[in-house]
Amino acid sequence: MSFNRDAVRLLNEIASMMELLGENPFKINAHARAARAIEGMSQDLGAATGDRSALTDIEGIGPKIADKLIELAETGGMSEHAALAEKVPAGPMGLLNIPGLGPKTVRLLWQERGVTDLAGLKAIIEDGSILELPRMGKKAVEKIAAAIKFAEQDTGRLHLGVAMPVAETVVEHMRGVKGVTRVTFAGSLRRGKETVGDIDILVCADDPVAAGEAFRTMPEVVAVLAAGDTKSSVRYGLDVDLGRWNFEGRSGDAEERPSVQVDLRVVDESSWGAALLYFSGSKEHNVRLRERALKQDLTLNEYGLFPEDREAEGSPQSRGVKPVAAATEEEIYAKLGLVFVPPELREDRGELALDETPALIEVGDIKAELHAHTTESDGSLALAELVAGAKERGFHTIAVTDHSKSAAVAGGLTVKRLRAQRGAIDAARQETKGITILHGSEVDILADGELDYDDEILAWLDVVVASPHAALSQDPKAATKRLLRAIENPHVNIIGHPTGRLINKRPGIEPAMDEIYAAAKEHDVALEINAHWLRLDLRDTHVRGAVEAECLIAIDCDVHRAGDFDNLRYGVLTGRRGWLPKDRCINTWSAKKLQGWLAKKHG
Ligand code: DGT
Ligand code: CA
Ligand code: CA
Ligand code: ZN
Repeated sequence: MSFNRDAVRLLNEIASMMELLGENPFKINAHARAARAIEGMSQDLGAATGDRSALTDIEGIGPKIADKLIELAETGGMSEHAALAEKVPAGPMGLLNIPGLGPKTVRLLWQERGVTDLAGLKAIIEDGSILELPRMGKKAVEKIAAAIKFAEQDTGRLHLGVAMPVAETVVEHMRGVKGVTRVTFAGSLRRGKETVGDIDILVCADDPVAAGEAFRTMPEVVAVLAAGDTKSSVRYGLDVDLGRWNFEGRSGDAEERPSVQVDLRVVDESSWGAALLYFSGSKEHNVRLRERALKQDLTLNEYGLFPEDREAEGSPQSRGVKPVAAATEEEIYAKLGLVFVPPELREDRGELALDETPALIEVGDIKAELHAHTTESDGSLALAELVAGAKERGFHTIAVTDHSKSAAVAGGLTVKRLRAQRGAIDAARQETKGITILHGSEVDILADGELDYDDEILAWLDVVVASPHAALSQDPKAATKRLLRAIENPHVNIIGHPTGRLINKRPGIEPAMDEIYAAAKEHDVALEINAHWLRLDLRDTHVRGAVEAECLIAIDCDVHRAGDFDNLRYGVLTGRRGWLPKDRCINTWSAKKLQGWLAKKHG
């Protein structure tokens, strides 16, 4: 599918460069539309380029775009892209990544003010001259300044959902290497953190040198950083467009391929548990464990838990001291007088005080998806495909929740279209057995907390997910009022992605979460963990707060494409990091309990 990915990127970049050059809006739109069409496709378009009419048959792809796709298949590039790139420097393209800066503004900044990079932009914000540009009020400039500040904090950490498939591929690869007896990933990834700095892989191998060699010669490795007998480090090339700040070059350039560091450690079978514990972290959790060990006259390191001998020189393992525990994490925790701590909890947030290993939610517990879009709004799945996807996962309930009318860019439904959708849903109900299809809506929470449909419509629906989409830079006070008002609506079941943040992209609103938890509990509203790895909203610490405040939680995939169902595990990991037990998550309930709970506010 790398053909589709390249096509989407090149077409989007053509559209952006044309916009910066002030070209014909129709031409610009044709490219952007084609990119969107290809983005939603599940088949490999590269295979279709032999047949021009098959390409033009696709909605959104005209003859001119078809030719460009054929050119891409034949030459690996698009000449128009190259020609435009001659005229548009990389700097202004990079500026487009700043939320709040549209192509019209970037064009002005570039053409009128000669601003081509972040430093230039910051300079004219500082001296106030940016205000002289058309459509640039104080508010707009404040927004841009805040976006710059947020983006500058981007430390280059990789999204969980990008890192996880890489780690799994590496683990799979290492499992196939001769003499390798154990493989797993550790570090922040094993803890399910929303972003990871690097990926840590642990193996046991009969031949450590060969294992290291097999690791460093994986086809995706773009650079080897370290090559020791038991430790290797590489940079691993990624097949994703991170949409990162990219002032130096275009993502289309091969040498700009993004990559992530992957560390490999080869450890001894006998100290597997100690190594796994050490390299899973967090560092803070490890520090607490070592303190605890010392109090019991024990020493904990990556080789094992050893009796402490203050007189002796050198490490216990080098002196041949027999460990008290080393082979499994379980026995190490047990010898320290602790219960087993699930990796997601190892953040020094009170987990050592547990007197029982908590039963946390698991992916297999989820039985319903309550936030999903179809082609009626901005989803790429037809209703029947969505329902089939949910059935395939063994769910008893799927809620169709397309966008509401104010979400115009996302194809939000007018009341008329929403009413008409009920007909299609009723028909699907006739055709499908074994799953309940609920007719809901993802209703915009407008800036002041008003909902985007009136109460009569909300009551008529089966389920209401109310979410903030616009006005995400409002101040915390206004944001709190906004969410509280939505929670108090008698027909709202779930608050979708409550803060609207996008990881590494925008901070979202910052309401007083304690007030939100309390109100959600009082009004029997569930707060969503949006499972998309770009969102993970609620975030882990919010989940913890919500669980402590006795709120209900929903974990939903916010399905827009077929693959989105697979994001569920990231939502569940985030739930686990928030100490979420199964029964507090409404998606784990039986059909009867869940549907009964929803119906209390509808019909
Ligand atoms: P990351 O990669 O920044 O997302 O976070 P981690 O937690 O994966 O950190 P990383 O990759 O630097 O190291 C993996 C684990 O190894 C870490 O969670 C704990 C352990 N570790 C690394 N350095 C130290 C250290 O200096 N002291 C202790 N106690 N543990 C360490
Ligand atoms: Ca790491
Ligand atoms: Ca590491
Ligand atoms: Zn949404």
